[in-house]
Amino acid sequence: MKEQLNAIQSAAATALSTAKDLAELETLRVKYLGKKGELTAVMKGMGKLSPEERPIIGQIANEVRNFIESALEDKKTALETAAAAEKIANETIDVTMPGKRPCMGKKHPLTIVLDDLKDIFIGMGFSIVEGPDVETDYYNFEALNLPKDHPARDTQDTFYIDKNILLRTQTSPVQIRTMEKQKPPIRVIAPGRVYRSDAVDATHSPVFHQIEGLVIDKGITMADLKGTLEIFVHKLYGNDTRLRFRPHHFPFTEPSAEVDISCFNCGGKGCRICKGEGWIEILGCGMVHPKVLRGCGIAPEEYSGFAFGIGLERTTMFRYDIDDLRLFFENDIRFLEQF
Ligand code: 2NL
Repeated sequence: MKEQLNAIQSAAATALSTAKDLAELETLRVKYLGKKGELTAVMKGMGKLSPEERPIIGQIANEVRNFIESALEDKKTALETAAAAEKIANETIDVTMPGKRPCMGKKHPLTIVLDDLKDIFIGMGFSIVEGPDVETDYYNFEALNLPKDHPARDTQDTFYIDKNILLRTQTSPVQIRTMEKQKPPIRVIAPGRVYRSDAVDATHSPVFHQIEGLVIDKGITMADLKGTLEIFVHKLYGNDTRLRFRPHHFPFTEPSAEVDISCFNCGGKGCRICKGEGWIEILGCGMVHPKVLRGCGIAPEEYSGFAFGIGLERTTMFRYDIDDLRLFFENDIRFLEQF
């Protein structure tokens, strides 16, 4: 039995000295000192010993147990110290390494111009309103006085999800919803993505952006529309820019107009940008049709208002002399870096 105990002690000593981690150490503890461990097994046989032998073997067994326990403790401390040292070594920072230049993000050109437009209208007391891209036929067409047979309703132009649900073709539905919810005075702009089933080319995309404006109050006239747009144009294109209101037709406004500005490139003499015209079309506008007001629960006998719609891509192309709208959506970093 004495030999057995000595064998356990030396086997444990060898195993412990080569243990690699704390998990292995725990396995060894169970193997030697556990309830079903080797030392316990030997000690269970002590009952068969003579009364003279028992205290001697008992003492040896205790010494072996103490030896293994302290060896375990020592090895545990050693492993923990080594692990901490390795962690510190791995965390060492070489402060003499050259720095990595961070890549700075930039605003997309459409965002730059949209932010400018928002600032201009916020400065005139407008609030910004938003609404869903997926709309119903009512909000996109019916409420805007677009009769059932109007060409703009043609499936060629509109993405229908089903007979009644579609992707908005302008941001006007946002303003219809605003008029339903809010009593005049109303002074809002509705920027957002709009969708039309157009083939892609240098000036067309099935997804583009619009900013529509709406003002409703008692006594609003065409003069308010002209004054508001004049301030807007002067802030965006400079104070020398002249405006020209050309009669037009929209189903949702009466009267309606398109607005041209004197060419910001040649000042009106005629050049490449204005195609020799001296004028550039920048937006559509008009006095909100009485039928549209009434449909939203606003009495046209009491209130009047104006609305306008600006294309963001077109405006941005003018600002930066960009000749192909596809560049906005390709997200080529060499293009985006330039703004
Ligand atoms: C354009 C110009 C326009 C409007 C949009 C509008 C909105 C409501 C009522 C009346 Cl809720 N009008 N928006 C008005 C005139 C022009 O957009 O070139 N559109 C294709």
